[in-house]
Amino acid sequence: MQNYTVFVPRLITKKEYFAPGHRACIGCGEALAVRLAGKAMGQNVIVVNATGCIEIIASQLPYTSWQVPWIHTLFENTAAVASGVEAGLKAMIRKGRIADKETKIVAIAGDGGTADIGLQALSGAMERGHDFLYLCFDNEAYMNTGIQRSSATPFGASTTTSPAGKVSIGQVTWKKDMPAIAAAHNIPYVATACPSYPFDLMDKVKKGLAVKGPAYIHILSVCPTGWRCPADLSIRIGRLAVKTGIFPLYEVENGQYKMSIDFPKLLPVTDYMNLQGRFRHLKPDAIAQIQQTVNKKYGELRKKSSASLDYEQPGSTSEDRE
Ligand SMILES: Cc1ncc(C[n+]2csc(CCOP(=O)(O)OP(=O)(O)O)c2C)c(N)n1
Ligand code: SF4
Ligand SMILES: [Mg+2]
Repeated sequence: MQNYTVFVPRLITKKEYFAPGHRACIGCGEALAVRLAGKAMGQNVIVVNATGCIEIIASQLPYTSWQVPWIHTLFENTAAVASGVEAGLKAMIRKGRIADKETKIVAIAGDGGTADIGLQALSGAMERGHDFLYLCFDNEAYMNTGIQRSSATPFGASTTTSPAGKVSIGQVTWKKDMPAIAAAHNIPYVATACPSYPFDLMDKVKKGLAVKGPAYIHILSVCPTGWRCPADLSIRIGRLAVKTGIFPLYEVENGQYKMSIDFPKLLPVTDYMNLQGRFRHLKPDAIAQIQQTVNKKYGELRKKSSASLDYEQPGSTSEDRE
């Protein structure tokens, strides 16, 4: 990842495509992530938006924050609607009804809309090879309906439908690995991102838009309301998710894994978890279990990444390597 030490406002457009005035909670990581993604996407896009926090906070008739063409979809069919928009545009261009302005299709949904109820439509769209970018804004629960657990909620987190108490430690299942599921579809581009690393996020959105075919970016979005953390710690908590290895930043380009940022030594998971009320009840044995799992998964990712780096480079032949 590049080290930016220059004057930041010169590097980012001042234009807002996701305008202020919406109703997100203070410190909402998801709203910040959408704003940054909007800056990277620019004007020439059609956004297909599932129900979820972003749709609820930013598109209440007669108001909208969206400064680009935008369509609301159901919870379950975001990727199917995006496929239809993409196919429709292609057909109209082919028939000469409209000029080809290389408009990009961007589907956006939360973790519930992606990992749970919209997964079938997403899998179909990726498998059919539609030319679109899918952004999953992962705040690790069904937030806008009252903090219910999703399959992306991490082990041990307390939510209203996985409450911690005398007989339960909260969520008893491990977070579904959505980027791995997307990568298993052999699509050209998969990445993880977090608004605490804004330039990395925007670079990845630009890359995802530029590839031909499906692209998937999984964006960790700190939610002070659901994670029971102070609103002014959103950026710090996002950074700690990365620095503890809980949410590594990486890309999978045409099957090749690459870490966007790597740490020879990870911070302990408690640096991240202790700042959030949803993990407050956890005892040392559960924390040790989480630490072990994070270490294992991070090690596996690193291995995949270095294996990809060792992979045959374009231009080299098998004879060169012998
Ligand atoms: C089929 C269906 N079931 C349930 C709902 C109610 N509902 C709307 S948004 C939502 C939760 C969204 O969670 P997520 O996708 O993670 O987005 P977030 O609100 O967390 O940003 C639910 C349960 C619905 N609209 N449609
Ligand atoms: S509930 Fe969480 S994700 Fe939703 S608007 Fe509030 S802070 Fe953002
Ligand atoms: Mg969610």
